[in-house]
Amino acid sequence: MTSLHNQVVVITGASSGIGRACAQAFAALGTKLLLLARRQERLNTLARELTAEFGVETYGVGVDVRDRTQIEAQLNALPAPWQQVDILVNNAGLSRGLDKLYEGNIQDWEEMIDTNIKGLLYLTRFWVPRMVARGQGHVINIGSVAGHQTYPKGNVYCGTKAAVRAISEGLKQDLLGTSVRVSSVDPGLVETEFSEVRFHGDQARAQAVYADTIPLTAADVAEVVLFCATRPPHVNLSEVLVLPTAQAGAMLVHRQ
Ligand code: NDP
Ligand code: 8X3
Repeated sequence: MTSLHNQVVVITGASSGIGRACAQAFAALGTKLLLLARRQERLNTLARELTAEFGVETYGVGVDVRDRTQIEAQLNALPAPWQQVDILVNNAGLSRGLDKLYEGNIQDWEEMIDTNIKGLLYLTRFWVPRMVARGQGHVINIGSVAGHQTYPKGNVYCGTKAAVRAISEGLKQDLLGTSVRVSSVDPGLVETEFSEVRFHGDQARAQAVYADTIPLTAADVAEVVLFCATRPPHVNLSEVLVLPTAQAGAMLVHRQ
């Protein structure tokens, strides 16, 4: 296992779910953490907790990954020690709605495309040139089983995750000959705020997604992300599909 002690890890969407769990997992290994999300107060609380528990340096930046101008301004203004990132976890993302394509809400589409695809691209475009220049770095994108299989009414969300898969593959190709690694970690059902966001705050509908089955936890996914990050420098885990035991595909969930 490669030591990550004192490496700088940036995690988008660190205010909740998988991103938050990744922050905790990396902090336990002694990394410095640059935490990004829109809800700055949550980031501040998490940053304080991680510093208190693990003694690691943290820096929270309240940012909307859809806003390229804001991202560039805020990241360019970071103190020097935070300008060189070793690991970028592109996790910020969401689904909005579950509708037939021809009945879909166009604002929902824009939000998913702008966050899941364009946000990921903006962060990648910002950090990867610095990784190439230093001859060191690792991009870990959070994809989804939805990028492998489209499910009914999942149309645009599945499309964004298929795009993440293609972008991860393309980035790996473009980085061939450098030391920079690219991984895609693609989970199935994970119990987080994801479904509450998808159903615009309808908690009963969100809870039904995880009812009578055993989904993954955010910590389960974080362990896989950490495994990718701690392989020796010559090993690149390109794509990991991680499903609950009770799931056999995007549409196939065993419920008791
Ligand atoms: P959560 O809703 O719990 O977390 C989503 C995170 O993304 C939040 O921290 C949120 O922060 C951040 N985020 C959303 N929009 C933006 C934005 N515009 N700018 C900055 N940050 C943003 O869901 P998950 O943890 O489940 O989701 C994390 C990733 O995992 C997503 O990419 C999702 O597609 C993927 N995934 C989830 C699965 C699941 O079943 N839960 C399965 C497969 C993949 P804030 O609102 O504070 O900005
Ligand atoms: C999240 C998993 O199956 O709800 O990407 O789309 S699913």
